Amino acid sequence: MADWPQIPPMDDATYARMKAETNRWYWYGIPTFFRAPWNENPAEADIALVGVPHSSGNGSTERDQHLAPRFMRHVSCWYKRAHFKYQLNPWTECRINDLGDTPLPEAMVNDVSVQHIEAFYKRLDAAGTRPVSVGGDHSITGPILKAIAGKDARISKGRKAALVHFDAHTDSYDHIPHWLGAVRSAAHWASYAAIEGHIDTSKSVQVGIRGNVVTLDWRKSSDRLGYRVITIDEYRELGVQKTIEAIRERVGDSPVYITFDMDVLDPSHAPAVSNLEPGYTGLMTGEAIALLQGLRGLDVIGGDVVCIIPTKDNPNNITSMNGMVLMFEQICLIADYLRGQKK
Ligand SMILES: [Mn+2]
Repeated sequence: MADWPQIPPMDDATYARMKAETNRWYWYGIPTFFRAPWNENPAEADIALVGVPHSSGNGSTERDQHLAPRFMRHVSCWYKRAHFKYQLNPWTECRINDLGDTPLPEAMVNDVSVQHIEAFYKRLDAAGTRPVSVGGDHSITGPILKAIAGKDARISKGRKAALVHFDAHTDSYDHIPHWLGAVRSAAHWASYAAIEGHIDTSKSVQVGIRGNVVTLDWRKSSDRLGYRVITIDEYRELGVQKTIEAIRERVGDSPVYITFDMDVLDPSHAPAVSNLEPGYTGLMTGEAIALLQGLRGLDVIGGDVVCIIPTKDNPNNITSMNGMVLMFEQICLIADYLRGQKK
């Protein structure tokens, strides 16, 4: 038998030390986003990581998008990383906490729940805390923008947001009177948030739109609202650098909100999304990361990653894992901007 050393009794100090040593492994303890501290007080965070377990705003396919925050907490436990390219450790640079989930006591009723989401994010706005959120379906982005951008918003300093919207679809379908009964749905948010004064469409871009269309006039509402639409075909012609230049020129010095619908990625990189666009190759995850990094230095007031259906994912949770890295890039864009403001 091996001659193991004698283990001393586990007094409180020993227990604390052993726990701290084990805590860096993803399979130990209670999962939070990126192992950030769980702290529901917005005033104690610069960047708030928030789950929005909401899935009554879409319903065109499977509806398990409300399970994504739970899976993202699970997978992101091993990704408390520093950003190599930015030479930035966001976790020590800023106060970044897991603020928990938006409470949704009427989760089955979309048009009530979006009001609850807006009210929750107004608490963050009042504290000046920038949110990086995990949906939920894409209907969550409308109420988040209503809370943190526009004339009454603190985080945007009363300005409308420039929207940088990655998606296979435009989500501005205001010619559809309702979506399975939901008026403020995942198909409508990019329209009403602009009409109601929270998005400046003249500064905004919708990137990665692709695939065949349900009706041939699909693009009319985005054009009429004033969005710049960069389809996947136009993106392929421009390439990463020229697309970044086009986005930055359009955004100017506006406060920026980033929303990332995982269906903009190719189904091979993100198989577990609600509205798959097969056939027409989507963004590779690395291209999406390069596009996000092209926004470095902009006043990013918040961001989200939406539309993951974890119950459709492969056993490695690859869709959640790619979503995790895209969330990390959003966190680092904000932390890097806030570091620049301190100098
Ligand atoms: Mn969308």
